[in-house]
Amino acid sequence: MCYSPGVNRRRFLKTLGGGAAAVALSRALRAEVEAIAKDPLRPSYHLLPPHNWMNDPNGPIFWKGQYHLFYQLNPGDSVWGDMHWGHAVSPDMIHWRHQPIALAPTPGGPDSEGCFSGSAVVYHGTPAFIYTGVQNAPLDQVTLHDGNDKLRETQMLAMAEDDALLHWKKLEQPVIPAPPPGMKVTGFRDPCPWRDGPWWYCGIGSGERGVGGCVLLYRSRGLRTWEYLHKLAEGKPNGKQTANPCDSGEMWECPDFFTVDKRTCLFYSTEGKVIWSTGDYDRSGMRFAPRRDGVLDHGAYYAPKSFEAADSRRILWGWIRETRPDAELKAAGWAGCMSLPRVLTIGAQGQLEMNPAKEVESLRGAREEVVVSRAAPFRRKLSELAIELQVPGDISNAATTTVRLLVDGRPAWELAIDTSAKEVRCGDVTFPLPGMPWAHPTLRLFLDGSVIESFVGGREALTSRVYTLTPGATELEVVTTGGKEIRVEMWGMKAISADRMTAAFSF
Ligand code: DQQ
Repeated sequence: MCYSPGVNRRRFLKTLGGGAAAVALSRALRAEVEAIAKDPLRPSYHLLPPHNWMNDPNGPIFWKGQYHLFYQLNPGDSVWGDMHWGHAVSPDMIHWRHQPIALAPTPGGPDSEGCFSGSAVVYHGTPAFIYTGVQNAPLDQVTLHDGNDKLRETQMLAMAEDDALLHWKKLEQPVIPAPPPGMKVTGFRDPCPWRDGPWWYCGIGSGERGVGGCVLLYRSRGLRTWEYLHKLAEGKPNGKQTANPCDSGEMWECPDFFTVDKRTCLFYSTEGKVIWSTGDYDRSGMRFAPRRDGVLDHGAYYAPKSFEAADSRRILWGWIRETRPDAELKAAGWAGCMSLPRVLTIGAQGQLEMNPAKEVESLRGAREEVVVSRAAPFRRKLSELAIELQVPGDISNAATTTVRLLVDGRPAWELAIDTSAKEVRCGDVTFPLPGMPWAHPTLRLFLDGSVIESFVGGREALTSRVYTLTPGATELEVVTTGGKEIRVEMWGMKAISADRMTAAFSF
């Protein structure tokens, strides 16, 4: 498919910007979206825009009985660029309805080159976004240089004008216009605000060359004027000389700071992965002391953002990124999707636990159960690339249990749980098997087009992308080397809409 960003962008904005529930698509765009929806590699039960590029989740919020999720969107192309905030709304975090674009760059304004990531809070009864605006600026004001772009980053405020969160009023000037005086930062973006009594606090992703990535901590009485306090947390560089400070650990993106099960958590993204840490936060000194940390997801997962659901569960959304070249993304016409909603909890030793929200089970169709043993492996052709596979119970019988996807008889993906070596292996990724007994004694895999989200023992997660799968030519295999039989449950998963979440359109 060949894209002309300008024309596409105008068409898309017109379509989504119409705001009506049933917007008639132009014949050409309809054909384009319908063709994209037929792509078997495109997820059918993960959230993604009808076409074009998306990345980070932004400002998730439960408001007036609905879940709202915003996300980084390039409305004119299926590669990164021209960042807007896309918007989707859902009653259950599973079934979504597309909404008009929530935030777009203002020509001549501090976000003229893009509305980067940020968060939503409720301020005196009104939802507010705090996000990063980027613009061109004289070199001495540039805070982002990653080898490609040179931009000034400032923190912006926008207030909701209606309860459907369709219209947002931006403050014209940034509420945090520059990094702390004298600090030569490697970046200054992705604000994560929270309230503590009369104060609002805000962490901003940042870092310094030779020192390491960090979160800068600010404080305010009312969201409009902020005072810099100190670094909330900081890391160390990995020693690599890289043009992009995110690759050397000298810049932390998308911090998220919150409490779960009475533990304080800090998440941040750097070196292509997401780090979680749990620890203690001293509210009077406003310092975070990390006690435990780990990698949140060992695969193609980045820039997550959490929020509190209606029933107080802490839910995490993350960007499932692509792992194929831009030319292939352009040809596909779509890129990126949102992870399934993950519920965060904290284990007895302060370790992060993460499980798909129970709402995901509403997608299950027909159930099948098979018993797999050393003598009787399981192998089955998949007519659909939308399944959930679950191995319930402790599979720690000194065996290796492998789940494999084969295309034309050749392995395309496999995940091995090796309880002798105490490790999980998937392609070139190896990580320690969570210590037994598992708090959530289950291995769960969600296959959706080219996406596989794997959850091991409720503790470790790995998101994979596989672009060679084809319905009809793909087989699923489960083998085990131990003496024990293992029970495997499987469900076909229902698509969340007939046309891949294009519910805001009429066809
Ligand atoms: N994506 C956004 C930035 C953020 C990065 C730009 C992380 O705000 O740092 O699209 O993926």
